[in-house]
Amino acid sequence: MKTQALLALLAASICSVAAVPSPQDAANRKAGLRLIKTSPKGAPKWISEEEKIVQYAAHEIGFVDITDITDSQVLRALSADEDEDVFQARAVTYPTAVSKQAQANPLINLVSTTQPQSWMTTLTNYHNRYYRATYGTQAGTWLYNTLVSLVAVNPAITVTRFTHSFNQPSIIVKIPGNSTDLVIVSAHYDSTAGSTTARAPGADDNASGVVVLMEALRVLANNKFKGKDTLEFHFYGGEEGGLLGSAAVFANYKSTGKTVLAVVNQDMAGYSPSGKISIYTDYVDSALTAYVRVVATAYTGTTTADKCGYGCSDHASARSNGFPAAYVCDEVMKTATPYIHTANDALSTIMWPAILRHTKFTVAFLVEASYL
Ligand SMILES: *[C@@H]1O[C@H](CO)[C@@H](O)[C@H](O)[C@H]1NC(C)=O
Ligand SMILES: CC(=O)N[C@H]1CO[C@H](CO)[C@@H](O)[C@@H]1O
Ligand SMILES: [Zn+2]
Repeated sequence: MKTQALLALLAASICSVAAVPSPQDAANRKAGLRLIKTSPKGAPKWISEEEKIVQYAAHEIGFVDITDITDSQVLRALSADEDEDVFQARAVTYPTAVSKQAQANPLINLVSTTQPQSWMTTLTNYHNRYYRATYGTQAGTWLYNTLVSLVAVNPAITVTRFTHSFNQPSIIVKIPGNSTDLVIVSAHYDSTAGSTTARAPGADDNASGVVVLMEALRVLANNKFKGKDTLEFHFYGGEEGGLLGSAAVFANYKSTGKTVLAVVNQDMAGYSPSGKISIYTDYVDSALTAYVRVVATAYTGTTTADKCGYGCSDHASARSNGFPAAYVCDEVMKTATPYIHTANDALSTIMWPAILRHTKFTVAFLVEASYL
């Protein structure tokens, strides 16, 4: 008995020691290696920055870079299964039908692809938008300046750079509402294709999501839209490096106790042979996802559904920090763009009706959800 108790005690102390970074971890960190996870239950592993892009991103293997994540609750959430409700204390009740068509439809009618085409041209002309390269930083500067001039028409709107440990910032645009509760739409603006230096126009992945948000913002800003809730547009850096930008933003929102009613991430909005918006169902909040489907169906017609796996995009960061998140994409996996993460993910392959559809959905969602 005694021996067993002693063993148990020993085991407990070994466990608690294991939670503290080992000398090897410290050495790996010092050598610039990054700790990544590719599944909820598998052990994380140390790899180089270049390996992340060459061996994972380029092969469509989803991963989360957890090197800088210190919140044990978030780390636990990143080890939860795709349908596990990690933070159960949430109290958002979403409507089962849309009700703001009278306000949303006139705004939707103002959506066009004229400016998105020009923004997409600029974004895809950067050699790449790798978050550690000068190009990635330049793209961030262009995006920030363009957003500032886009919202100048309404002084209530703010544009903020959220800086990271890498050069490329995330950028957050805020349309204040009557309440500080937040409804967030997001997309990442970095891109890679095969290596850290390769040409990566990243048109569908994910400049398409970026221009969709910009066009929705243009329409809402021009018309001085103000909702009950505060609307935020998030443009993340470092997504291709393992969801780095979104992880830092949502860690900040968690530690500062922000109330977030919904996060809808849109990556890839410009390639859709099916002509239907696809709403993904793994690693998301199921109640919010049901609501997103209600809105998308009411405003754009029938939708499709699929799963995209662990670490697939930035909604995973919102979810692991305890915020309700959904993921909307242009197509199901099987018929998705064949050009992803290659030099061929070019402007010429973009299907503009898909961009239009996603922008209309985004405007509709923001108007409807601003009353949550
Ligand atoms: C916001 O507050 C103003 C002033 O009380 C009110 O007139 C307006 O209807 C409110 N807007 C929404 C969307 O609740
Ligand atoms: C990972 C990444 O490259 N960004 C996202 C762009 O959108 C697609 C949509 O499925 C995601 O797979 C990517 O994760
Ligand atoms: Zn990608």
